[in-house]
Amino acid sequence: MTVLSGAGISAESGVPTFRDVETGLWSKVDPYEISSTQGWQRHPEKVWAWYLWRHYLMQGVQPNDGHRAVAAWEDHAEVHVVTQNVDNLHERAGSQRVYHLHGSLFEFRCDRCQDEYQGELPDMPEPVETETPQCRCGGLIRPNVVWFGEALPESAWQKSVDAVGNADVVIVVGTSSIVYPAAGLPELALANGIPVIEVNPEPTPLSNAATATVREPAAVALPTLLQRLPSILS
Ligand code: BV8
Ligand code: ZN
Repeated sequence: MTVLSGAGISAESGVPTFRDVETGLWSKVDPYEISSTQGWQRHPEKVWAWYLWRHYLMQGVQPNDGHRAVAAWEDHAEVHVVTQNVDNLHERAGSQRVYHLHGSLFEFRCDRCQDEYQGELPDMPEPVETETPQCRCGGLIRPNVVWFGEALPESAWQKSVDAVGNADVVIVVGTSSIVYPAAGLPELALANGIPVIEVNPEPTPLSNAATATVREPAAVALPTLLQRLPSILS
């Protein structure tokens, strides 16, 4: 069993999604400005502040029943979690195999020599433009996340393609299925005759192609999804 998750699975934990018009992370900033290499080159202090703020937000949230259900499925099946999320709520809920396609909010590196950064991180209750720390090579310290126009981490991508291609069922939860190449993974499963179940209160570009859709929030749908699978797939 493979789970492909997006920001929606963390919404009920209080982590803002990206596209939600009111509360979404991208309702306040231009995503291609703040999550792109161009944006970083133009104003690193603004990008740095925004990621430190999201890092700070993560200290105040807990996994929800959706994350916990996915972790509990490991008692019944071999579960692989492919996530676009840069939070660590799947791991904190107990999931053992989690592949972060778009990196992590809890890793930082030099944008020149790529050395990992272990230094202090100031608390950022509000995103206030702040000088980025400097590496001894003179490079700037950046979050280890994948920005638009950047390649995904090779190992996480390969493990994700294998996990989707070898799955008996793929659960796609809490994603708008717009950002590629992640959004191409359910298509890969369907092309291999693997059932794809979409869990999302709203329709997405994947909905029509999905084997089945469950129009419920993740923390409501996932705890009983395993029992419902036979009726959902019949
Ligand atoms: C690349 C990390 C090439 C940073 C992110 C093909 C076609 C078109 C465009 C492209 C293409 N291939 C590549 C592109 C360009 C681009 C792209 O896809 N653009 C899109 C916008 C059209 N892709 C890239 O640039 C990728 N890189 O292609 O590199 C390359 C190759 C080799 C060498 C060099 C370069 C990199 C993309 C990664 C960007 N980084 N995040 C950060 O987190 O800040 S993307 C970011 O946005 C997230 O990680 C996530 O992937 C995406 C947001 O989507 P979701 O997670 O789905 O969140 P969203 O808010 O949109 O939706 C939430 C959903 O949940 C909604 O549907 C809602 O209804 C639902 N929901 C709400 N509440 C609940 C719920 N569901 C369940 N329960 C609830 N309670
Ligand atoms: Zn460096």
